[in-house]
Amino acid sequence: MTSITRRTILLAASALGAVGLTAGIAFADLPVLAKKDTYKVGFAQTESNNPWRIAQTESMQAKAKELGFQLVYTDAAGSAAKQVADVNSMIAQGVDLIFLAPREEKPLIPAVMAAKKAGIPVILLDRNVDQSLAKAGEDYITFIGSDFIDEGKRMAEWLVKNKPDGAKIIELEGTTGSSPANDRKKGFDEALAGMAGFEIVASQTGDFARDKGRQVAEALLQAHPDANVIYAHNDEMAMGAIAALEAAGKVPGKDVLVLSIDGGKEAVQAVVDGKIAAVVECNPRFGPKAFETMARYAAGEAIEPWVKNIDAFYDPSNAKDEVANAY
Ligand code: GZL
Repeated sequence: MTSITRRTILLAASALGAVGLTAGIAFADLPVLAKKDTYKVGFAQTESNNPWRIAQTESMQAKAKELGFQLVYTDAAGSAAKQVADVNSMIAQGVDLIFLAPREEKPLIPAVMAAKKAGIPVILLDRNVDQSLAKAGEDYITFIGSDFIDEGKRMAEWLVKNKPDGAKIIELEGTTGSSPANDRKKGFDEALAGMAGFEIVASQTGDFARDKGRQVAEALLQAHPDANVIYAHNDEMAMGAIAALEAAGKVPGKDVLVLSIDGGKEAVQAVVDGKIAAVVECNPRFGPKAFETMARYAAGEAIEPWVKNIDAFYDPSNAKDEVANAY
């Protein structure tokens, strides 16, 4: 009994399509990936302006090298438009598959659709696209990444538990339009909605960047001198906020609690030092799971629409023991 795999169905569907018959099979639209010994793979990165991005890229490059695959790497330098152009360039080069970390949810839709039209499968890493415009299993294979809503929710729950009398919160948002910024805000804000004594007094983007985070924190601390918590959507902005607090003569960890997401070594060490109160991890080491998912797809497995990363949590109870493992 030959096993009817997804791949068999797809190849049959494309053959039927070739003779003008419609197979009408659910995932017939998704480009296939032939099972080969080696591949030419694209990885379209958003930028390289922070340790998280650099760690993610290094993880992808290391795994591709270990497998002996050719990796076509591009860096969009913070521009969604350039990232679209980068993907189109990969399509023109005829890569077998594209790993894409869409900088923002909507502008990268044309790139996803262009790859699909060219018959090149796409796996989204770390950030997602707008689900009303493109879907896993139809337009791209899957999204591999964290549950950003849960990251925000876990941070809010930690805050309510550790500051039961309430807090006045400054929120430093990530890149406008990116899924981590949208969902870390949604998870945190919704978990605090209706919680007596908890008020988000200001919320503004620092674009996941350290210096922008510092500048925005400085301005918001001046406008809201009674704020006693800063919730940053990533470590870079949290470190910027610490610099802003110290420049204002405030003691991070005493006058104002700083909360962060990512869990890089610097931030986890800041927890040990008492400058950051708690960090939800968002592990950037995507290489192993990215290429494992690609191999599963090539073998004909039906891939789940979301390959979820599990995030650790760091606070004074475990930071000292965990800091060596942080990226
Ligand atoms: C999250 C990732 C975010 C990080 C930031 O998956 O997209 O982008 O949290 C990074 O540090 O810039």
